[in-house]
Amino acid sequence: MKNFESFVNSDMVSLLEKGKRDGVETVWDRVEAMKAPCGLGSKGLCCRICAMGPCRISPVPGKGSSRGICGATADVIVSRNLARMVAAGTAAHSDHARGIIHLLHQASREGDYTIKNPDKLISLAKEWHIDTEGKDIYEIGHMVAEVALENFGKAFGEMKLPASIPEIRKELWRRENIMPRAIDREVVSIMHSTHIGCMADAEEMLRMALRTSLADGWAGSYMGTAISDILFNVPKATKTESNLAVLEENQVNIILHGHEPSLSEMILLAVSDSQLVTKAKEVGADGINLVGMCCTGNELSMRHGTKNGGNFLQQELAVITGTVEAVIVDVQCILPSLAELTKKYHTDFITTSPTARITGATHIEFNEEHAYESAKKIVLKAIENFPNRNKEDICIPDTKTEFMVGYSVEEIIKHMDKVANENEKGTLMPLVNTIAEKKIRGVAALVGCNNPRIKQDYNHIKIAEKLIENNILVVATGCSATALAKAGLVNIESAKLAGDGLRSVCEGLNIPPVLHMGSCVDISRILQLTGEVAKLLNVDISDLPVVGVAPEWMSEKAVAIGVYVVSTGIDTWLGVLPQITGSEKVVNILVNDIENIVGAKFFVETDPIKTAEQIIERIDMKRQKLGI
Ligand code: SF4
Ligand code: MSK
Repeated sequence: MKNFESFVNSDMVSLLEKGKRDGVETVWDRVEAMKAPCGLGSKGLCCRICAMGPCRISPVPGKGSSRGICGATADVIVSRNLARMVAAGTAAHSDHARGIIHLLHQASREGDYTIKNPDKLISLAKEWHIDTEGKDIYEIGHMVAEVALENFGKAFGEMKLPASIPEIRKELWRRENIMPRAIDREVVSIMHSTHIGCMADAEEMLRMALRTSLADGWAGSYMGTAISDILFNVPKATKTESNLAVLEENQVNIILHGHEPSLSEMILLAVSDSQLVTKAKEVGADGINLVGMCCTGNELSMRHGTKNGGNFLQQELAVITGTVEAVIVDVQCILPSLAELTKKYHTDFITTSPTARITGATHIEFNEEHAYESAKKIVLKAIENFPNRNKEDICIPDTKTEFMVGYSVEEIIKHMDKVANENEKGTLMPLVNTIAEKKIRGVAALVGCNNPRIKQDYNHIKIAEKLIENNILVVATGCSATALAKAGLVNIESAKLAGDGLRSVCEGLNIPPVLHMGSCVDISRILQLTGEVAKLLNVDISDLPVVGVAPEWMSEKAVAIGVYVVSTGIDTWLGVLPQITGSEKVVNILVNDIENIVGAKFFVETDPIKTAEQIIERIDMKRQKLGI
């Protein structure tokens, strides 16, 4: 490892240098140790689905085997591998949602989990034709939870989908046989079809992947967001700070990392518990500093303005500061390397979920039945660790950035209501008007992860800068939103970096040119936004000047997201090459033919500036077609 600035922004270099001095290993060391990635795996040409294999298909015609031992071709193997990634991503988002729905089912007036937003609950109940007349809000909550759970294993027909989907889009999904039936069913269907001796037709395999991904986006993720809002409230615009400089030298620092608000909401309460604050002072700290990371960071900052330590690639760097008493995690995107790394420092690494046990971590299972007590026990462990900190060997970087967060669709509408005509209040019509007037040229959703094969945050930032400069409003979630927040693009002042039209809209509404809309699961908020705008215009979502971009994606969840965004009719750019290039047919379907099925396609472009240029061109093309 030589030039740290080629991996991370300059503000993180001091931590990589400290890590090197401390003799610890980071994700960037392991990228280097891995050397070039496996050529066949990179192309998706390796199959280990059965014990006749593993089979490797030669990418060079005439050289090596062109079929697996069972006879599967490259097209079959590549499409099966991709479909399994979609199934895994769908399972991850949707299982998260299942947990939240169970919380709603257990919520009670006296319990740890209560219903904070009855209005959203009643509106969902009405949308689902649940009789609310004369019923207690908790009774309604439990009924809504039961109906939501049916979406996982519904035995017959189609699943319950949100009212924000235009009818024309649902018709298309039915016509193309990609209308999802039930979340678990679609995931299981892929696992069945990819078993040895089943699906051997790349096109049909991909069609299954589209159907499954739609169950993720418009049901798993959508319900996860909606029911989190019901339990923990709909986010409102609020100001907070991002980056590792939010760690405090004289406080008990807790990094809360993962995805599930069930844990983070309780830990947030526990860190304000007077007994625990007193305890922190007794051990010599000034207080307890809770810092969110990755999507838990987004969930917490969206609803409470909690400080955000950073995105995916900062979890190890946080520990290297030497100031973190505990990294508390639940599920998804947690590097198992934290178990080894934290041992080199005083940091406690605490797993809390049976879904993500990690050898070497301290496991304190989070008990949702006694959530608050459970959270206090976990926080106490962090406090007790404070005296073990080596105060002589700490390094907190200087840079932190203020940013605005909390732009749920409801909050966007509330902002627009300030300038809306009376008959347009409470709707997204003012947004439509600014698009029609070309003040906003289009909307780009920047989403997804960091990937250590790309300099951290670089692509996210470059693409966003170029887009806002060209009057394209950016809406962002997940690690992309955090990258842009750290770069100073998610605050009101950054409107000056936008083109004239977008700047005038931002100044008029007092919003940033990049709207932070939440965690990865909250991409459902972006789906809702596009669906409602399409309905207002009486067009399909694929007609809108809207795109998706995942500049530094890495996870299976991101694959599921990319596929459901395209299946929704939104063109999507990928900044990291997916593992599919071993099949010309699969590539061709995804970057060409799929447009004839769902009205949108994938673009793969690793250069951020070219990505932005292609997006602008495509948005202009959509505008022209719409006649605006
Ligand atoms: Fe090989 Fe076919 Fe078995 Fe895959 S399913 S490992 S290609 S024999
Ligand atoms: S946390 S899936 S690294 S966005 Fe949602 Fe970030 Fe990607 Fe995880």
